Amino acid sequence: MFSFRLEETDNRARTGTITTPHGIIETPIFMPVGTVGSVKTISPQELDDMGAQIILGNTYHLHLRPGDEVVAKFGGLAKFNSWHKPTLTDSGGFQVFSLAEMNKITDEGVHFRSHLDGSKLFLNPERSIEIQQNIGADIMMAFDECVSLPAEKEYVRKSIERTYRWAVRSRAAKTNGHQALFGIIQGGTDLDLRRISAEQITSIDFEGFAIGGLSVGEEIPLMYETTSFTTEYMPKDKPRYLMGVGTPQDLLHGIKYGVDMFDCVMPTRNARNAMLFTSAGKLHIKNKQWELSDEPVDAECSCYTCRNFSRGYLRHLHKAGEYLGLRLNSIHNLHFYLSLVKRARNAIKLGIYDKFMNETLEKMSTGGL
Ligand code: PRF
Ligand code: ZN
Repeated sequence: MFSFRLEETDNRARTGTITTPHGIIETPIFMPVGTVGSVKTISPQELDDMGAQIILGNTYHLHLRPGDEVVAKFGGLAKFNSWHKPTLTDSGGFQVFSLAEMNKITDEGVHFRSHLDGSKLFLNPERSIEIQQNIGADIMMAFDECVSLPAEKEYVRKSIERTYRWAVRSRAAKTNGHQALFGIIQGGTDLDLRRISAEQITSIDFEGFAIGGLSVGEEIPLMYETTSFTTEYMPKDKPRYLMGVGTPQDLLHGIKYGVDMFDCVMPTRNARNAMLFTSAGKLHIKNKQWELSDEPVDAECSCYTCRNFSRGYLRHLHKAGEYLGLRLNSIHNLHFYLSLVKRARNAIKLGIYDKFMNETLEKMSTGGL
């Protein structure tokens, strides 16, 4: 039901194919974030058109609303939201730590209050897996503890030990053979702890492995160094997922170090804040500079937005507070991310990944936008 096939490699960069019950995923891939079961402002048809192959949902949000039992009654998330390609759910811990009012974290689990109505809730590995099985995504994530940085080494050491015990419990709680389960490596930016966590987590029989705990306040070079170090301790024959990362630059670096999967709210969230990613760098569509511009957002982009609309019109939609502006911006940014990983896959297949990456980074930093 679930398998990963490593295809081409180019130094440490790799292409592969993940097979799931809802279809295949070509890696490296970017996963648009659909927190509550919808990628904000974008329909499944539009996701399909822009080349999305897998989207992400969140255990925490779907458990709170509409409730994972409701999703289960509809036959799972794919039937509920009509996205019939693969889905991955995050385990909820990270969202609890970042969104909810935390009450207590112990080995048993996490006590917290709902960010919607303040009600008292509890999540632990067993509950997280039960909820994720109700949601029915193709890939589930182990319940982990993500420490925000900077943090004391002794705290990070305790958190990787807890994350290991929770990973064992997550694996043991899985009763469903159709869904894959990925383990999550933690350890902050301490390479010693990263190595230990990688050895612990990869000793468990997971279908794939993730790097968690990065892009949580550390400097970018340290994030790259930690990613590069950690992938060396991850099996070559299983998918590798860098959680919650990141910018186009971050994706290109992650791919260079052998990462296969990424997710981030950045393309969709920034789109709604009028910030567009282009091959020549960031473009702020609200700027007066674009008032009379009849240029597309990115002349190299083939998305619906760039094929049909000018910067001047998109600026007008933003100024007027029109919903269409949010949609057109989101379509462009997601298309940009998905075409970036597609071009990366092609470059790896041609054995020219480093050259592709350096040229792409150079253009994004000196494009004059
Ligand atoms: N753990 C989980 N989800 C996550 C993270 C993590 O560490 C991150 C960190 N960037 C994003 N999403 N479970
Ligand atoms: Zn575009």
